Amino acid sequence: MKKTLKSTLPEKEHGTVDGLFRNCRRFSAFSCLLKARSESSVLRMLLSGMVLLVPMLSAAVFEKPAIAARSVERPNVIFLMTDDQRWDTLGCMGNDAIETPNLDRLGREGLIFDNMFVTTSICCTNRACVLTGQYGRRHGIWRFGQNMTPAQLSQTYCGVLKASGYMTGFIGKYGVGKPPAQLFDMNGAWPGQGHYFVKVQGEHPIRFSFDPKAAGKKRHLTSVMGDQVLEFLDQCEPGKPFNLSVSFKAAHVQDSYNLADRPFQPDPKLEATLYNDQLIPRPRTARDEYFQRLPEFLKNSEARMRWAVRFWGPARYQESVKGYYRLISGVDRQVGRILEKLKQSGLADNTVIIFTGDNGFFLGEHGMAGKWFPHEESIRVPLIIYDPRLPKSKRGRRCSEMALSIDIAPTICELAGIDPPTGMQGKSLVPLLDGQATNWRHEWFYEHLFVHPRIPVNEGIRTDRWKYMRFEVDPVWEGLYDLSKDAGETRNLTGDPNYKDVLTEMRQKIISWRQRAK
Ligand SMILES: [Ca+2]
Repeated sequence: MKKTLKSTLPEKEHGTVDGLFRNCRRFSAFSCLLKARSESSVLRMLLSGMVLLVPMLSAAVFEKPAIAARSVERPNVIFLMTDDQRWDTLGCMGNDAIETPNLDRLGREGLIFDNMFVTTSICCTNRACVLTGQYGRRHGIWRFGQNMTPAQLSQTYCGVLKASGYMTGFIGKYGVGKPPAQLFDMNGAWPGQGHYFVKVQGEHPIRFSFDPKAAGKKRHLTSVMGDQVLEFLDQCEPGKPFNLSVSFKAAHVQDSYNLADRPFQPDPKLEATLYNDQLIPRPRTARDEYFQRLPEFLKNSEARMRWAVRFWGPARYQESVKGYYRLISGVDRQVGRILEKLKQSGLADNTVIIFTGDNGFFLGEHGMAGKWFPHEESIRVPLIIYDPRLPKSKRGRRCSEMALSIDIAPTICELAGIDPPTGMQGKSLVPLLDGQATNWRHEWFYEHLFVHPRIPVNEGIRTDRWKYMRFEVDPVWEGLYDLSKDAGETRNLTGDPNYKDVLTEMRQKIISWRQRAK
């Protein structure tokens, strides 16, 4: 029987899809922007807003794909994804300041990927990459509010798992237009960006496991989503495998260009208890000298405007980064609850958990904020895969091979014993879980074709050693960095005759990859 997890969002703010898109349009109007040319001069300017969202609300008909499941005992798969969480914001990724004990434990008992990247660093496109296992050039999702076609939906990992008999669920920010209800047996997905504080009481049909005395009060979205996961686990049908995707809003900012607003809005309980006595160190490349090395178009980009709101000045930097860390710690606490629930429910031994982020995030490096660009801070995210079915000798390892966001879908398919659809371009990571991968990738292609007046179209090649980036400005701007000597990407080698051959090779690779990615 089909069950529905209604959106947690209050009627007034988010009650209908139309209302949501209206809210999003208001956000995209960008009433107040800040433009900062250097740390010593912050200039206010008003700019007209871009139109981010073109809602496409056509009804989609789910088509059953012709993919047969292999006859193996199939595990449950929980896919957890955070928003805008860069790779180094977990204790197990070497961050001594942040508290993420549950995710660290998941990493210790699973496999930690030290080199996980997104093929496009923006929510809508990369979420489509995750769902379809395809490059943006192939799936074609480059606008917020753009829906996938029914045929595309049927070829997502959610679609093929549902068709093969899995019970499917989605909780949280869907991110690729209107959430397709036909894909999920339990649908707790919502469109748009959502809000961190939500009312969950009264006529609302969701049965949450929170104290009824709290009804009517606003609660933090992250913990409400944790409740929804527990509810999903309570309602699973015994003996039927499930696939649950959970997309947290955390640690995304509540977008605003008003300096009076707080970009990072964690649970007040965590605000009272975490990081108050700490001084979070600023990254080396956050110094103004590195901003001054940027080409003019990056100095004037959206990334600099958002830097001015979030990171201008030492006090604002501390406030913002601590807020970002608290949002991530909030997710970690929900992961702890989920792990405990799996144990209590007897599901722990057959439930694979995948944890990643939807794109990286500049924390002031090069004087920038946001993502979009091919720099490491923008494209690199965490990835942990915990498979309790593996022998202990194969768990608790770290993997240095380069994994990509387009690998998630084929990985989930293989875990479920299903041949990935032929249109998927990523590679299943299961051979890396087994420690049996040979001939893994040594280079990959980055693309960002999203259209925005202050985010130039850009592409890149990332190899084990080299980073090549190319921005479609006039004239075209290229960057070449030797990551083995310059992990911070501070010395552009394009003008150095010693690297002329490398540059030529990278230019050829870009041309070739544009075709391969289609
Ligand atoms: Ca994102």
